[in-house]
Amino acid sequence: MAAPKVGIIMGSKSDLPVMQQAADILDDLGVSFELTIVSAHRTPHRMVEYAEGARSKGLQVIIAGAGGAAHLPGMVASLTTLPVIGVPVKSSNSIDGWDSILSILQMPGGIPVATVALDGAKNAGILAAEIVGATDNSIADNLQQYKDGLRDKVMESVKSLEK
Ligand code: RP5
Repeated sequence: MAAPKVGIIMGSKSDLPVMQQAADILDDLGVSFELTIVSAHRTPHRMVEYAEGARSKGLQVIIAGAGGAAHLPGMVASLTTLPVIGVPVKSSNSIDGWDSILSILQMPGGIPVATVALDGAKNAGILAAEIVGATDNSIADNLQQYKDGLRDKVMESVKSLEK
């Protein structure tokens, strides 16, 4: 098994149905990853340990998903020089996920988190693959094939509509 290049972390096991989509697309694109639970509020020391050790164990990108007062992506970004992609998870219906979105999106200057859409873990996986693929031609080739597939699907629809 190749050493993981992407770390996928989430605040709770209840985030897994969303975050699994990042894992699935990374699998499809041939990018090695690890996946675990790290809670900013409930396991803060584990969060510090994970973020501070991420680069030295070979990770190149971290995808962090959380809901509600979703401080995990921002706190991890404050503790590492690796790029962090934040996935706002819609964990409660009370305010339609705006709590998660704004907690992850509204970072102070100097500590960026690349925030994807609500429950947008699939795009987080693709973005992580693109970051890894910037210096890895075989992953870049897989991404190109994936994007060619998206184009072909649209063109099939165009053909079926126009005939
Ligand atoms: C956040 O609170 C987690 O990321 C999750 O989205 C939400 C609910 O967590 P659980 O109560 O299901 O553990 O910390």
